[in-house]
Amino acid sequence: DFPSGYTAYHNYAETVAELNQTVRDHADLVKLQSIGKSHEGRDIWALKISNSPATDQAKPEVLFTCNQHAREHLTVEMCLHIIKRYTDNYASNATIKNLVDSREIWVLPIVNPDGKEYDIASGSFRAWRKNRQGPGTDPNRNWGYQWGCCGGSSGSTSSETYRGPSAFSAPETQRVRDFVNSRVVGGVQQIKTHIDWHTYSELILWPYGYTYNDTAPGLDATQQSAFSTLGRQMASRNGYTPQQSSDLYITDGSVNDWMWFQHKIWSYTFEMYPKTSSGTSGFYPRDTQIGPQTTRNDTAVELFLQYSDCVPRIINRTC
Ligand code: 0X9
Ligand code: ZN
Repeated sequence: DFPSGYTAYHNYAETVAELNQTVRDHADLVKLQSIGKSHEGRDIWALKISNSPATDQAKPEVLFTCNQHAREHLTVEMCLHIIKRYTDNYASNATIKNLVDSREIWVLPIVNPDGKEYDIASGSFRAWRKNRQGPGTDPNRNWGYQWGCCGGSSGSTSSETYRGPSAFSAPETQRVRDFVNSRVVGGVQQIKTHIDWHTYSELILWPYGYTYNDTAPGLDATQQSAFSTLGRQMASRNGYTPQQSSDLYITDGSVNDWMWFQHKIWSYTFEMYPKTSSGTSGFYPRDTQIGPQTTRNDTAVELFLQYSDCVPRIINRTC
């Protein structure tokens, strides 16, 4: 489990318990469902927040995913924080109520449960990144758009960025893919926006990751401008650095590129605290950072939800 100094972090069982407690506290606002199992058979949970959670309403849907990478435990706390904020404050905060009333919000707090548990199982951190299928696949190199195209992943099984033997070879990326595909209703993708939470470097990143070009097939100059404008405005709220993903480094088979190309979901990566670090210690901030570093993103997430009906609205375009 988590070592001392980290006990406020949620392991898999504690996260599931927290989700079930949210269901008991806010049965009128949330619905909890498994989207299927990981390689080792753990459920991947999705919590839906809505003012009528059992109903599929005709409202813009928003997706938050956390913990694709095993050791990035702060991201699970971010997803749990979003859940708490948009449920506990619903009755008392008009801004929160308006957002919940006008959206359907999906939160997947642990996309890679096997990797997460492996990272903490011995009582000291293993600095594990990948899933636990064979040598381990990097989930964020396993998505099916431009998979393995461009030197932004590795074909070596021992690599930290091993892309797997084929696109969507990882059960975990399959489950999230199938969930997102299932949100196409009447030929229209209901999910409009997505944030995939990672650590660390304090960045806000947008597609594409596979190419240095600002525009590319499926991403024109107007769309690029909307992506970057919302990215920069969110960054001005949380103090992160906004940039195109490939400006960090080239990645192929990342979730953002697939979400955008395949579904035209406005998909961002947020890299949380800390900004810089040495070795792997940046993945393990003390639990005293959970409060400040999750709250720090509140107004950025609020802005993101506000524009989730139509991101191009931020540059005065219509949808
Ligand atoms: O390399 C990654 O997958 C992410 N960084 S991390 O340190 N958390 O591993 C960055 C992903 C950037 N996203 C895209 N390039 N699309
Ligand atoms: Zn990551």
